[in-house]
Amino acid sequence: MPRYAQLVMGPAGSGKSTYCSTIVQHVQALNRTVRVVNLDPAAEHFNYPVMADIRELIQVDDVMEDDSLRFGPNGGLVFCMEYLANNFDWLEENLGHEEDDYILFDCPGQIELYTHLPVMRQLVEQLQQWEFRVCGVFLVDSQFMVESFKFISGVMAALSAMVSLEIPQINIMTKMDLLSPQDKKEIEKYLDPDMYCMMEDSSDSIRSKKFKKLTQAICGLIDDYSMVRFLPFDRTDEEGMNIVLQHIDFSIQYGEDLEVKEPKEVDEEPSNLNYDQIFQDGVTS
Ligand SMILES: Nc1nc2c(ncn2[C@@H]2O[C@H](COP(=O)(O)OP(=O)(O)O)[C@@H](O)[C@H]2O)c(=O)[nH]1
Ligand SMILES: [Mg+2]
Repeated sequence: MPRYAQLVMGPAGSGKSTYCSTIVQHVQALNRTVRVVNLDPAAEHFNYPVMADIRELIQVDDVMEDDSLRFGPNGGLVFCMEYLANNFDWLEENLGHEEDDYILFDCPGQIELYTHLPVMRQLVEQLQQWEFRVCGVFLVDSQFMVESFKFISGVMAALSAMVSLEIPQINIMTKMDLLSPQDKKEIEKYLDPDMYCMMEDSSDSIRSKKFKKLTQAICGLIDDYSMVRFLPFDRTDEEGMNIVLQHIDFSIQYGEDLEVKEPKEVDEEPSNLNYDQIFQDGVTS
């Protein structure tokens, strides 16, 4: 039986730890259990119960204070992640071997981990060997996405992770509750992939015509190949959270086995099926 994992990634402060604790609380209401592993060696604060915490293996402060290493914060963090990659047996011990387990991995925010360093890729391959189906969840702060050139940088970051990890990936705009009504309206076009090619750099004067042309060309390219789309995440919106979770679950086929276990529902019209109920029955039975 497979196990399921979300690799929660994104720049520092994009809301990864908050996403994890929000999801843990949200699924409790659905009668599901999701557990969280903290993989950020520099984490200071999060409010979910951890099943494993990388800081018990190695702490970034210790690495920085070590006289023989003398790393700065970035180098220290990369060192910690490489140390993890060399000590996967620690992770295996902490994860246990429970079937059907669903685990969120709260990852660090250093973008180089997702662009050119091999550590996260090694983690994914290791998890897959342990029979995890892994979905990448890439978070970007919606407040940094309101203008098209900023949006492009978010898209590029998400694409880097997709290309380097080669797993299904759901991209999310976080902190939607903090947007002003005007920004909310503005950001709608960034949530609709069909609109990318219509995008224009609206912030006049400073940037050159060439820059605007480049922005449009990149948006058109992303649009042509349907490469990236974002889902909104507002921690106050239960329905929106359900949609995000459905996308992720679908990408790792979570719940497929549970539906098959209900033969009495098979004759009914698909539209009459109460998937929520089937799902809950399946989980609790
Ligand atoms: N209003 C609001 N604040 C958020 C949301 N998500 C995160 N934050 C805040 O953003 C800051 C960074 O969040 P955190 O989860 O620690 O980010 P991480 O570094 O990616 O783990 C914290 O002060 C959070 O309270 C959200 O959806 N809404
Ligand atoms: Mg965090």
